[in-house]
Amino acid sequence: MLQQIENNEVIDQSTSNTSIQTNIEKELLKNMIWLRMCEETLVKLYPEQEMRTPCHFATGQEAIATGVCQALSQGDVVYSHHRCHNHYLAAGGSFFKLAAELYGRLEGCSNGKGGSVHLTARDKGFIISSAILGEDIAVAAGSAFAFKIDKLPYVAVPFFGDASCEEGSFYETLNFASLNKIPALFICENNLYSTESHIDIRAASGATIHGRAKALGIETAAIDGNNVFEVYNTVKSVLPKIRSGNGPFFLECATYRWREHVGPNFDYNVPNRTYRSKEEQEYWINERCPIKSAKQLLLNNGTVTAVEIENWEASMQIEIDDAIKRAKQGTWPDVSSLLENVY
Ligand SMILES: Cc1ncc(C[n+]2csc(CCOP(=O)(O)OP(=O)(O)O)c2C)c(N)n1
Repeated sequence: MLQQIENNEVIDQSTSNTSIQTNIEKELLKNMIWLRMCEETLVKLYPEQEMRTPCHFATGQEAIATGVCQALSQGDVVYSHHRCHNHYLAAGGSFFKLAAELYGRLEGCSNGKGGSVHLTARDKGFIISSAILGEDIAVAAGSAFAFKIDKLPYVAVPFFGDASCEEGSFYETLNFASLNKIPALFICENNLYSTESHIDIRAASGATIHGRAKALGIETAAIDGNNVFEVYNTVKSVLPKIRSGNGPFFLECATYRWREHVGPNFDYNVPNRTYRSKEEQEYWINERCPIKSAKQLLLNNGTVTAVEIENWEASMQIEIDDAIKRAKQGTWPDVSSLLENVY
């Protein structure tokens, strides 16, 4: 997935620009479908109570993980927060290792000890996810600073939600990043809510998230995070500047989480849960689905056919079912290893 970089230039092996465009558009759609199918499989299995880890599902937010990760190159590193399945998978993390992790098995990406919020796929550049809000922003800045010191053409990319932007580490890190012109691409997924609190009751009047980054001297953009093409193109266009020492970039992506904060349910199905209306949820699910719109666009312009999509989905489901089967048959970590690699 990640392309090679040499002298700060991405080497593209393809010959025609049109075919590159067609291939990447298809790849973006296919990757979003992969994330959705993996997540929806986990959602269905979660009520069996065999995954003994709280899961923060990210249904509806696939375009950001996909658009960003597809634009990155080999050597770049990705960090994430509690809602991390999409980021891990989009960076190339194995679904089998994710499932095994959720089932607490030794074959999991963190040997069954990390659970849903502590994923890793270092060989794919996905370093770690952390449940402590704002933490991944600071740690990613450390990687970016190291790239700068070592004169490496790589970029460090932390994904985080709107609530992380209320943490002290957010402001400290952004100030450091700006001052030291480190190669970091900050990706804020603004899905409007911090657990059950809307952003309007948490932010000082008029204080947009990207505006806070701008106030610290960082170049910013605010985009539709449910438009995978916009996400991909924006990231593609800013990466060369970041790599060439121009300093960090902050991207605020507007999106929406379909399911409850933690767990597999839709909020509108949970009795007495009134922090957001059913109409609002239905609007985002029915009118603003990132996969539905991308699919429609590529079907309409002939980039992809319905049969092609059906074939992708069929082979993905086989791969997913096989991964789940193997994960459930995995090995339990030995009790004697309980305190190993735990921090
Ligand atoms: C430092 C810290 N404070 C509080 C929490 C509890 N907490 C976990 S998730 C969450 C809300 C996160 O919202 P956001 O960052 O917008 O991400 P989203 O869940 O919407 O994806 C909170 C308050 C935490 N994990 N870490």
